[in-house]
Amino acid sequence: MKKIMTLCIIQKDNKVLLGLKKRGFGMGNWNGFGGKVNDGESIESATKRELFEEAGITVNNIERVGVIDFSWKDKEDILEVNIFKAVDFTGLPKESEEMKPQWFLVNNIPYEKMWSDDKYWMPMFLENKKFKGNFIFDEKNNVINYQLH
Ligand code: 8OG
Repeated sequence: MKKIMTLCIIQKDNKVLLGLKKRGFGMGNWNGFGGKVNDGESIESATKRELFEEAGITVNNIERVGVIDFSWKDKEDILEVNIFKAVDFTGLPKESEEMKPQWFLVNNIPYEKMWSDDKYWMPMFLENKKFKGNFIFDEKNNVINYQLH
């Protein structure tokens, strides 16, 4: 089964806004904001909803810059993560039950405390490139194979 997910990262000047995931899948990692697309919801509105729920900020313009399929060795489920960039937002980022937001300089991204695939596509994201790809993880969520272009 394929699950459709969203991920939104704000890039403002030479900084990006990430959040420390406080619970659930990916706990303890820094990531953008996002989650599952609900039935009947568009991917764009899910992206904006999750950003507001998790970081307390509102965006008008978001741009889809990447789509990546994630799967695990010997498992059938696929996560399709739609990756969005936003430049402008309103509100002040604030901590939620799920995420603790923090700005990072683009040359100081905490890759060692992020999903193991992020170091592959984040440089493309930061350079305003568009990308598509797929990653396969082992049972410890380490990348064992990927394609990205
Ligand atoms: O609702 P939930 O917290 O499970 O959503 C998971 C979030 O994590 C969602 O924004 C999509 C995102 N995500 C994955 N896999 C990966 C990944 O490999 N790298 C990054 N950076 N984010 C991911 O589901």
